[in-house]
Amino acid sequence: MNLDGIWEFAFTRDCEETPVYDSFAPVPGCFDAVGLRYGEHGCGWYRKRVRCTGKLRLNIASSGLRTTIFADGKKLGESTLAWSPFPVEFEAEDSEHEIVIRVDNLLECHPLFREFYDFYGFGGIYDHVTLEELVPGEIRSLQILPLDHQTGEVEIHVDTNAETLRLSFDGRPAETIPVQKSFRRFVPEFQLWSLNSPHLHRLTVNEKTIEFGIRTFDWSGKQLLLNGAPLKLIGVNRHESHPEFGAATPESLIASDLLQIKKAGFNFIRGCHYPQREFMLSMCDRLGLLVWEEPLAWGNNASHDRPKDFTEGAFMDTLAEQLELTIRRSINHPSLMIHGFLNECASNLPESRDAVKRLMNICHRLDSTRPAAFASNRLWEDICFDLTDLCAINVYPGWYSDMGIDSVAPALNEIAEKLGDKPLIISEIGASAIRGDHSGMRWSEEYQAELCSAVAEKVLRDSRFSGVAFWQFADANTYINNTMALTRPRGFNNKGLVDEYRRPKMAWNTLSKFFKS
Ligand code: ADA
Repeated sequence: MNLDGIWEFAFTRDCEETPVYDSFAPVPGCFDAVGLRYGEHGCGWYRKRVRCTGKLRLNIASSGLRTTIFADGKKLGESTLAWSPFPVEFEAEDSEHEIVIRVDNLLECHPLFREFYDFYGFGGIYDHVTLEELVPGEIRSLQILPLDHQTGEVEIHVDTNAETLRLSFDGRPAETIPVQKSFRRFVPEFQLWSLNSPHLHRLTVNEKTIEFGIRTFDWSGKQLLLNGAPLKLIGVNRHESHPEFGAATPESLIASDLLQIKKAGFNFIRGCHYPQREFMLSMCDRLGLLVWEEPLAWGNNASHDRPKDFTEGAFMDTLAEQLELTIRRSINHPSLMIHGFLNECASNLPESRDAVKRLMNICHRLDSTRPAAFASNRLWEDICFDLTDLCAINVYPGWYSDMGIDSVAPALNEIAEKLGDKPLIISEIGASAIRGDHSGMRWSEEYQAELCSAVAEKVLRDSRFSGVAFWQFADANTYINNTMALTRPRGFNNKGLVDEYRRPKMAWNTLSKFFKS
């Protein structure tokens, strides 16, 4: 049962106050994105009466920042894994039941989200809410990992308490086997998944059907390989954000963003800086776009006045939990290529090594078919590069310095010289531009376009780089606070190649022409 639609709504400043349901709100939706409650901090209470019975699972596909679920006044569970799916199971007698979902955007008590993050932490239900009956013997999880793009061999992992498995590829007659946790098969008459021809197969086990693609990644040398052929990632960083919808971006908007990105000639999206929506990954599967996905984090421990997230509080445990959940949830998507984590953390501190090792271990334990890395902004002081599968560098030559566009190529050369032994990705680079500013100076469309051209010239023509992800696809909401008041005009990070309404700036057109030349 899909529970999207109109819910009764109440707003309180904190979680202790009693809600008064004097309004209505859409689900999905963010209460603080637009209109009456724009920019407010507090709790949004969503209430609905639902007729249901039996053993049930209520699932919120994505929400934030903290989500609490109640049924008939009883708390069923609370999640601080913002942006991740949040399922709760409960039993109900046959009658109408009151479901309440409380979401808050209160920053001070969140284990993963911090007020200094450079993107807006919207309060709301970002994605679908569903209610389903639990079926005895259901397939709790079904994972498929392609092992060989030449033979179509795959490894299948099943978690169920059913006794037998009925297994079928692409609707062919089913094979019945006793339950096994993991086993291998050759996919009959398989076709490869590639950027130009992203073919999808289906696997059905009992009542559950999943989609997958047959393709392999290799990162054992200095190059990235997709299906055995050298791969250069040409990408954008993308926030799931829009000024009118907040993080509850409609699927039509996600689809249009991804088509715009593909059509311009990009092949890669770094989904920053939190787990991606299921719809986004499924669209990338179909369009032939590769994805970097990471759990929620940003600049942790990076300056002396920030919390000691590596060693104190609940940050590391919550992050590890979200990383594990994210990998398990996304593992079947052929578009998913890189497991990321800890964007721009203090990877110069001795304690960062334990944090990075712990997260790399999770990635390798759950998935040996994809590389894992974090995006570092500490080229010279970083002490963790030896721990990751790829080197990923965020760097802003010609922007966060007094030097101009001439500094782009030398800065990139320096990076390539220092980091030569693994595939190297420039995971962020770019400049701000206010759409409509044609002064030719910093902040103008011309300056941004010229800087992005210099990056493309260098990275795409120099074989020492395995890829680049421009910062960023679209202008996105952030906070105007003490440290960023002057650099985030309008309350946006304005480094979008398109503005917040996806209207191209010059850099977008320049890059897309460059990719096609
Ligand atoms: C960092 C960070 C981004 C964004 C960017 C910028 O590299 O990872 O989220 O804040 O800087 O615009 O300065």
